[in-house]
Amino acid sequence: MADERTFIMVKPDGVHRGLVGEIIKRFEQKGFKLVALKFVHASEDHLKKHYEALSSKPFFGGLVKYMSSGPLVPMVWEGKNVVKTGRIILGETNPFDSKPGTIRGDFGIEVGRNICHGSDSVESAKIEVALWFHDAELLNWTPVATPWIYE
Ligand code: DAT
Ligand code: MG
Repeated sequence: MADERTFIMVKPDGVHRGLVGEIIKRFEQKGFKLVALKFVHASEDHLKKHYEALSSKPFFGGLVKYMSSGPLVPMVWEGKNVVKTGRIILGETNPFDSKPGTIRGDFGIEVGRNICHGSDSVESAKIEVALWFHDAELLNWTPVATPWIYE
């Protein structure tokens, strides 16, 4: 379905290292449609909700501190198979396991500084989009290139 959506977010290390444009570029040039984007400094409470499923992990405290330490660029991208393709564009959770050509493979070294978040399923994408954006922030538009991307 071409209206599948995923939640992608540049993490503070990605922002500090000047990779916001590079990350947006990879989703844009693939043919995905930008639906929403903002620049925020999120609270620890908000990030605890975002990473709720990981709350029992030993790295949870450090993860929340790192994610709340600086600006984030949350985004919503739309397109056919965008959730799975988004994960492929990101690479593996650990940059060490990520192939060159992926964001984490090209720009990261350690799992705790892996530059960019991406939803792992259509269901979690829906929950994450709702946690970071109001409905009115999700724009309805049709890129003029659509018929050159989808047959
Ligand atoms: P992903 O971000 O690839 O979906 P995840 O949801 O399992 O991975 O974990 C969320 C983030 O938590 C991940 O991007 C980096 C951090 N993390 C995961 N496993 C970790 C570990 N073993 N040590 C430190 N940080 C970890
Ligand atoms: Mg995850």
